[in-house]
Amino acid sequence: MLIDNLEHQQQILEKLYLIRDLEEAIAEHYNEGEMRCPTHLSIGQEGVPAALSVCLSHDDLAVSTHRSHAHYLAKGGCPKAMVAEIYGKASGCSGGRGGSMHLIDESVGFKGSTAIVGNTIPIGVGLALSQKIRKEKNISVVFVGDGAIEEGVFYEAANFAALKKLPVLFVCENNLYSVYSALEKRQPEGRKIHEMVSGLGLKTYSGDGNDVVSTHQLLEQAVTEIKQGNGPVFVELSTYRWREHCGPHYDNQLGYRTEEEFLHWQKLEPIARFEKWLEDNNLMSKEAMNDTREQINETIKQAFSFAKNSPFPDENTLEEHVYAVGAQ
Ligand SMILES: Cc1ncc(C[n+]2csc(CCOP(=O)(O)OP(=O)(O)O)c2C)c(N)n1
Ligand SMILES: [Mg+2]
Repeated sequence: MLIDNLEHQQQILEKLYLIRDLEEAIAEHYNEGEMRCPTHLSIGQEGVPAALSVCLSHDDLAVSTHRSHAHYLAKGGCPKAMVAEIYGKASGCSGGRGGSMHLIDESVGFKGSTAIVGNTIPIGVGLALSQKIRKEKNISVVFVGDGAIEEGVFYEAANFAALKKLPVLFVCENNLYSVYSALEKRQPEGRKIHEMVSGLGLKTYSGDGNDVVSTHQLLEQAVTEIKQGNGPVFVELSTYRWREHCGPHYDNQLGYRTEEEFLHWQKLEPIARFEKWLEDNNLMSKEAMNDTREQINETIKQAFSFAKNSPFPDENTLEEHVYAVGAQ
């Protein structure tokens, strides 16, 4: 199941450019001091959300983490509302109350992201329980990092999802680090996350998350199986964050990871690899890709100008935009 749908090829490319270039713009503007919330960038990790974006339908649901921009955009969240949220503006997707780590766009099924690691895992599983009870055909996606698998709540939620055969797709972006701690400092040698999770009774897959084509294949397969009613699937995808854990800068000088490791992963860059695949298979010309990127950058410019020109929330609206994720 390669990406044989021409529209999907175009949509994936657009998402890759949107996620990368919008976050590059956040990094560029961050030091102006107008974005007052912490921001966790996914630059380097665009492959997984972009590949998943075309596997989901509008009515599928998703929840995410502190590093949620890419997931929000992949689910179809509005770029203007996201940038405005990061600027703390009333026109933001959470009314300017949440900032970067608390994005929500119910109109596209993006049910929320939170700053507490592991916090949205049981919420995503609860959403899937509700989908099952209502006999809906849709699924819930729970985005997690490798670090979130170390939270106890993951095991309770995964067990429950397996027991009740809930329509949940766990998408684990394993970028090797939880802040400054490498996996080998946190978990016993030789353990593979997907193998451990398979021991809980979930169907699992693993792959190279920076290879958009094979990642799309895995995720498409996982979504199809879940929609057939076979219960949850856990997909572990390797990837790498380029910038500091939180903020716009590079931080290799801190010494928790080596320059060699960083350069190795930069060579495995998801966007250039996908562009090459499109070109090598005569699916799209370089010119068409450049045109696509220009259009996306126009959208990004408009999102920033919308955000900058929007007003801050009025103090009389303090009690508005209080969300209970998943509640009716
Ligand atoms: C319960 C909890 N513990 C610790 C933190 C501090 N913290 C924020 S992000 C993070 C790392 C999470 O790593 P991972 O899940 O791999 O996501 P990544 O940042 O790599 O995308 C930690 C420990 C937190 N926000 N919540
Ligand atoms: Mg991580």
